[in-house]
Amino acid sequence: MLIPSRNRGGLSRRRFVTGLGAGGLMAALPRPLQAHTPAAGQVPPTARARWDLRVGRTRIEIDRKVLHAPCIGEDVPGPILRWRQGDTVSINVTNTLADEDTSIHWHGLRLPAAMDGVPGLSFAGIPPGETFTYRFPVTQSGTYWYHSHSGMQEAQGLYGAIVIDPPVPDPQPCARDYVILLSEWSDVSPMDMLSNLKMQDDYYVFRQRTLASLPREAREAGSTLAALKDRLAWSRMRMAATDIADVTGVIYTYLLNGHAPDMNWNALFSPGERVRLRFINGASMTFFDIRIPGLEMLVVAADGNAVEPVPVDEFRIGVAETYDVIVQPREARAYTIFAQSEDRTGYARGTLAPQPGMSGPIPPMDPRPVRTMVDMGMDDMKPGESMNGMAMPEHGHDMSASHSHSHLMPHHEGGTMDGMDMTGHAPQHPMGGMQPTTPQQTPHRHDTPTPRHEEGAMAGMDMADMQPAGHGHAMPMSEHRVDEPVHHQPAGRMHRPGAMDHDAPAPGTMPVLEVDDPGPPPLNVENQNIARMPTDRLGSPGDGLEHNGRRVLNYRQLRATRPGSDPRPPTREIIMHLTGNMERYIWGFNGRKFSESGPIRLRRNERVRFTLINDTMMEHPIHLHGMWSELENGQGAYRPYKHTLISQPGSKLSYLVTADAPGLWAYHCHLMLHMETGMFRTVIVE
Ligand SMILES: [Cu+2]
Repeated sequence: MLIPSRNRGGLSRRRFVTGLGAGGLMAALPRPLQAHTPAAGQVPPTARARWDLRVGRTRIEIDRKVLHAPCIGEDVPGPILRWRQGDTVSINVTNTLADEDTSIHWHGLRLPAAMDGVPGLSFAGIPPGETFTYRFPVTQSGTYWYHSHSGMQEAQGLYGAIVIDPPVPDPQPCARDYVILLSEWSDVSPMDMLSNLKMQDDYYVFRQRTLASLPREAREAGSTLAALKDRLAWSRMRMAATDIADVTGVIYTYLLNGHAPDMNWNALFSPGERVRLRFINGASMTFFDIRIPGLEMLVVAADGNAVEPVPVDEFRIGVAETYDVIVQPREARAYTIFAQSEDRTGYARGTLAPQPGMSGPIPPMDPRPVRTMVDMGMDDMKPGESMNGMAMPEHGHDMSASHSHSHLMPHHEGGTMDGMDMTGHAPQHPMGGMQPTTPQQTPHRHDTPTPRHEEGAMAGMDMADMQPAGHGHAMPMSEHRVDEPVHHQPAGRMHRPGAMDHDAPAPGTMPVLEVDDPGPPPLNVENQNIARMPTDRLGSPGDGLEHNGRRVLNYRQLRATRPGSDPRPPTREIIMHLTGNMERYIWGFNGRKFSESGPIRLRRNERVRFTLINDTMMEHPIHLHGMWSELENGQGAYRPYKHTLISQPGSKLSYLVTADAPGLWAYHCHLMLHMETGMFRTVIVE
């Protein structure tokens, strides 16, 4: 079906740029952006090793939202940088901002620590009026991106794409090659977002469950009483089952290559051609679910690295991830690239078409995901079932008065519900069935989903090596309140053979694995929940995408096209809990924010396993700078190399790292406001 674009002729263009730097009348008048950047998303025809980038603020209006955006070359996104593997690139970054430092971080790039662009770790930042020259050899190829690591400039526009040519001919040659950079646009400053979220965690969520939705919930839960109990359970946890994203389409316009949905970014193809689409999630807070109705997408690369092609209808892209997909449209018609935000409050959209100006049908948005007990790390529970075992924050109660989730049920202070003891004497005395962690609950297996309650599920697991005398998980709960995530005392450290790694050689040849385990995080103002039974969710495409009738990519399907470069098994495992208090809007690792934590120290060339246990109700895209994160997803030596990994709520996953890059590196959640409020660590490779 051909639908004429209502943007044809430019009458409804919603995007204007006003240069602040240039003088004269022209600069004062808004001008259409299309004239400014006719080639948004077009990969430059050739690679270059030398670049000059100017960072400044530019008045840009998109979708009636005016922003003096910090950006490069007066545009959002900044230019696509095309490099060639094997070259040494040299990039002069000049800061023309009036009174703030800037920086550029090259996301996913392996380079000397001093070139990584994180102020305070890599270098001092770039003061106003000064130029910093980044210079480093390019040792990899694929799709990456860059962004500011200063303040929250990234959230407002300081980002762009990087495309690196491989030294050999592309094994997946395509007639067309486009970057699809997704991001957000808002005239609310990130600082205001943060203060609003600290005041009220669901400030930007206007889709709570209502009285009207109760009959449907009752049908799903089996009875009205069960539905009410479920609601009460959620209200006791002071979370809403509908909280999917912290910041939503209420204030965001979602952009595709800097274009609002009604601007309909488009790209051309001739029927039958193979078209490479390099998807980059350059948003600061939004996950997108992407599909092109009528077209199969062949996923050929993840985070810049080639994977065995996976045909899909849809995939979720977490903040900071990249995926290359190849499509082959055969009909001479318009195809819509549809990227709905995970919470379904909006979408970015563009069009692939045989002629400019065409527009394909825009599908309705899917139902929004609803968080379940799986997301709590308690998938053994049914809605309305006993909340016995629910761990709650000690300081939760003094918050409830100001809390305004529109639940029907009152907040019963000090009440009980099916054995849920909410009296708040945590953390030393965990609630109900929240026992001191037993070996059965922390098997540290990476090849199987975490077993559930049934004793039978434990059959065949040899727990003997899990219980060194006086060490590890047989400790009383209180002794698990280890402060230091890494350099803590023997309470959280144990040794065991590394034979648990499914990717490793046969038992008997394994070195001893040293485990840095802080134990369950403390329950306090900085941490609301412990995932009692975190599960392996690598086979799940993510909340809201299961059983939707489409083939949706999941992490288990990612298989590298060549074996990993370091076959050594890990000699150390570092267990990190992702924690937070949604209500206070504090995020951290192991129940602590950045300011209360020491660095993670890795020995040079050490082979380490990081295990992430997500105790929160949200996905977190976790990014380690400078080194690859090799996801242990059951693909053996062909595990995919990633720079950013989505940790799903209530889940547990692990990845291997070779600490081959000396220096100071950032390690953080890539949701901007989570990083800002504490989900950040320094990694030192010494
Ligand atoms: Cu996060």
